[in-house]
Amino acid sequence: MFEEVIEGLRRPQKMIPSKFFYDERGSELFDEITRLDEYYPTRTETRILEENIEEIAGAVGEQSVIVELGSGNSTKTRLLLDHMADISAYVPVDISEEYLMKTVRMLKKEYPDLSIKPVCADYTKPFQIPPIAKPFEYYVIFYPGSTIGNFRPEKARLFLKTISKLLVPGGGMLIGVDLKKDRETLEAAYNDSRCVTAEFNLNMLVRMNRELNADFDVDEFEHLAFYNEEKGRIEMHLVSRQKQEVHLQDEVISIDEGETIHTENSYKYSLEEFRELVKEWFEVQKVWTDEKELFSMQYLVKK
Ligand code: AVJ
Repeated sequence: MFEEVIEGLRRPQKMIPSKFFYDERGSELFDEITRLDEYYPTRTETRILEENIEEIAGAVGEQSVIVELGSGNSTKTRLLLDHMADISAYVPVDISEEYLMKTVRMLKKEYPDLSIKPVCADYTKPFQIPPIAKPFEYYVIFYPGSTIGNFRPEKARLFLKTISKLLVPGGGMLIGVDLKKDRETLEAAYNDSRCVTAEFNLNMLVRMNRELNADFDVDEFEHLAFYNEEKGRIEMHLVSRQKQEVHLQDEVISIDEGETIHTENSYKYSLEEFRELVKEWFEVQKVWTDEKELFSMQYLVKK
């Protein structure tokens, strides 16, 4: 982690990769974010899944192996597992061994007959799916939450390419994609009135202080989130309230008053843009949305 953080802080536009948000406190805060009134994505995605679950189950097909990337949200996983006819195996993939094992222990109790084959891996890098004992039709990748929005489009494309290599033609991907919409709705979702998102953002520095022995003065930073319309993304930054020096091990980083550390991008797509993004490897077979078209669940089929 140290090398990546230092490298990011040396850039002209300072940055810390968003994947470092999720220490224990960060995961807790994100959980809280998903329950905020202003944060529409999680709630809307869950509703789309619920309301279309029969059709979605039909698209996924029978005797599939469900491979979930980032075995995070058990609510959505359960919804899928409860309605899928005859799943051959469930393969949660997560970088955190601890989190993964916790998920597996919980699901084993609730689904005693389900074959669960956890993989501890960084799913953005090539990984292998373990042998599945039962006969199966296809692998179906489950990637909810619009986490793909954290990648720049070029990176998202590389990621889709890596994932598509796991599949044979006909294999699928059930993916949650946040959609473009008015600025007010977007910006409210990342500037909630209870300031949970601000705390989530600032927790990045708390984590750096603890785990990298840094000395960020957390109170001297402010949360900033805005919609960059030209780039089609929400940007989150930490703005320095004053000129300051930060020490990380042997490094000294100086930060000007008003200078920002960029902590996250969250890309929003139109349905056309997303179809365009995936088209080298996947065909968009079916899209489910809510009545306001805030969010989409999409079933992609490998070409
Ligand atoms: C988990 C990446 C989908 O981009 O909306 C929520 C993370 N950041 N509030 C998002 C997040 C601030 C979230 N993703």
